[in-house]
Amino acid sequence: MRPIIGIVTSQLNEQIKELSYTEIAYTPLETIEGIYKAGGSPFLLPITDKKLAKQYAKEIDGLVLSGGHDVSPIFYGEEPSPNLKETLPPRDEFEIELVKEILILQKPIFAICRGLQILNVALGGNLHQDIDSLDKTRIKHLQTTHPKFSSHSVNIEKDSLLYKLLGKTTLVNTLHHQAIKTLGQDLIATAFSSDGYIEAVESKIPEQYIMAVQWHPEILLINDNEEAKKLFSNFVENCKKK
Ligand SMILES: [Mn+2]
Repeated sequence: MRPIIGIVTSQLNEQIKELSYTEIAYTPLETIEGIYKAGGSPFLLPITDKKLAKQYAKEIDGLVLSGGHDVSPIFYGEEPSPNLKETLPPRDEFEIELVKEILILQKPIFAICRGLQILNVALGGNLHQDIDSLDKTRIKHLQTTHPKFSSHSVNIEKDSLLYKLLGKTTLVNTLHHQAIKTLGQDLIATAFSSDGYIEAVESKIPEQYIMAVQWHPEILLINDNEEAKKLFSNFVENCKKK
């Protein structure tokens, strides 16, 4: 049996003529195909009443938190910086609840870019609202090259699952201007950029599978990227065990 993998969608609030003036829920097809090819049954979850999170968490075998808007700093107790980009607070609220319910059941989580950030916030951590305004930033984390191409390296910590899968260094694409500042509870940083930002996290709890990356493996799949395929496969394999 293929495990059912919940993928939280994003939301387009602008009403667009070509889309019949309705608001749209969406997710990258690359994520759907990546989960399918790795052996899972992709299942899209809308942003909806957080009261439904508990039921969704029960029904799915694993959760994908995908990329998207900046996380609203309301959820980690800060005022918005002038460099904050667009946020989507209902998604934050729904995903925070869903993460909590999934963790109670110890089901696997695969988090991509914003997904890593909302996971961190759900666990009580916080974020740099805009790394481009920090002196520490030495490299371009919001690449203008097509994201199917990798653009910066990351160094991977030994004793991590990521190290077992990819080795001590890998090349990634990068489409973020926010990053983890303080880690959330029970999370451990497993990869860093050369300017010192956290690029991946896992769980300290051995029974809890978390693979969270600051890059976009689903977009690298367009180029048949082997490392990205390994991340999808490993996640889906772990969802089969639950
Ligand atoms: Mn980066």
